[in-house]
Amino acid sequence: MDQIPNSIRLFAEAQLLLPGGVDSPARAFRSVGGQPLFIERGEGAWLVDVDGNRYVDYVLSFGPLLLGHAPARVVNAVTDAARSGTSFGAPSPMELDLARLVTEAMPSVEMVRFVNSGTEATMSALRLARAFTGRDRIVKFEGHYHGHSDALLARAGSGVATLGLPDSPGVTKAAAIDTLVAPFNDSEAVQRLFEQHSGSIAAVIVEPVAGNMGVVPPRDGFLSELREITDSCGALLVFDEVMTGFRVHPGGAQALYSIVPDLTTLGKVIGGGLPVGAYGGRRDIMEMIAPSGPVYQAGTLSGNPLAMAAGIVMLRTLREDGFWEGVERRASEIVLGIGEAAHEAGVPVVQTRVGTMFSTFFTETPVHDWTTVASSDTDRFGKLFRALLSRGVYLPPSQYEACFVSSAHRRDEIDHTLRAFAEALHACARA
Ligand code: KE4
Repeated sequence: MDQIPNSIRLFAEAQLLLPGGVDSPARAFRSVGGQPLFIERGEGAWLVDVDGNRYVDYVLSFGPLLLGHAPARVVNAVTDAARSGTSFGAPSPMELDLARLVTEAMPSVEMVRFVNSGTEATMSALRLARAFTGRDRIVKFEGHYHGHSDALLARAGSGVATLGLPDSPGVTKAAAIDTLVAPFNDSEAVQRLFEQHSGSIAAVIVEPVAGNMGVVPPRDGFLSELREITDSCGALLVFDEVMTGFRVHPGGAQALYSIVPDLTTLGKVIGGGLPVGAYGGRRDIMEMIAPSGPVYQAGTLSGNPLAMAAGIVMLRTLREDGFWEGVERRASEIVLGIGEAAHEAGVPVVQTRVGTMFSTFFTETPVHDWTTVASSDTDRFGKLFRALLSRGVYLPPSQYEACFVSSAHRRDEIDHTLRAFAEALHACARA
């Protein structure tokens, strides 16, 4: 009798021990059909599952792995750090090393506090914004995801959108009432919210390039309009660069679009695959954080030496001559190749790419907000996902997640990817 695939066997057991069999809903394959693969190891641009199947990986841990899986320089740095201890509960020099790299890459970040996830970073940044302004309300955008803290789950993207959750039970009305939501790329809607709630909005938090409803770039002028509105209304502008930071430009979206936010949140790449987050910005704001100020935020493993070691290597590599140009060139070649394959297969797609993150939508309508993204054919995306998986290409298991490219995606991986897309798109055209 044929052996049951290990992923099948493990998922059956996982569902008894882990809600939905996963530790994060974005991994659950719920919107693309089938069930999650269990991964044994990553090698450069490749994933190898527990049944020995190999895939060129465009999830890359949902963004952190700009150098691909298990790059020797990161593994060695983390291993070396671990030999000296995994956590001290006290300051260590590497926190300063990474802080210098972050503040040099993003001059708007004059001071930074490391935490352990993007969720912690955005939650803390909003607490700080409320304290600094003395105001309660925040504005976020439909389809944007800023982690799972109560105030930010309103009409969120990523797994919330993928699973079609209206918001989330357990979030009290009191927690959500101060969260105002506007359509992305609609600065007039933001202006109206400020007119309706004048004087009570502490901050606007935005993914400067949306990455949690698929990749949706800002409309020309949108980010500068947000900067003008918040400046004129005494609110703070918070760039959530957990995903875009070091993924769309070596200085983040704020460098790419020349916008100076008041606060920035980071994660993913700055930890190189280890748990990390960070928030930072204007010194006069950040000095309100305990113990220098009254705004409390803390964390047992914040700034831990392993995550710091990985992040230092990641950001130093990002500075190397030609690195960024190389990885962005590969992303461009992949996206252009996918577009050619879709055209050849007669399948209409809308493609988006900013730096090393990209999406492919099955629609003929340009995407600029949640409504236009949600009108795309997600069933067809599921067909593409499965057709690519069977050909050794692993996309994020949702139309609403971004695809990521690494420096480990080289000639063989690109050729393999584009061959698989050509075949899979023909299969989608016939379906
Ligand atoms: P984490 O708490 O997952 O580290 O970060 C939350 C977060 C905050 N801000 C932005 C812009 C983000 O993209 C994220 C997390 N991104 C998702 C992927 N879309 C994480 C994947 C997951 O939830 O498993």
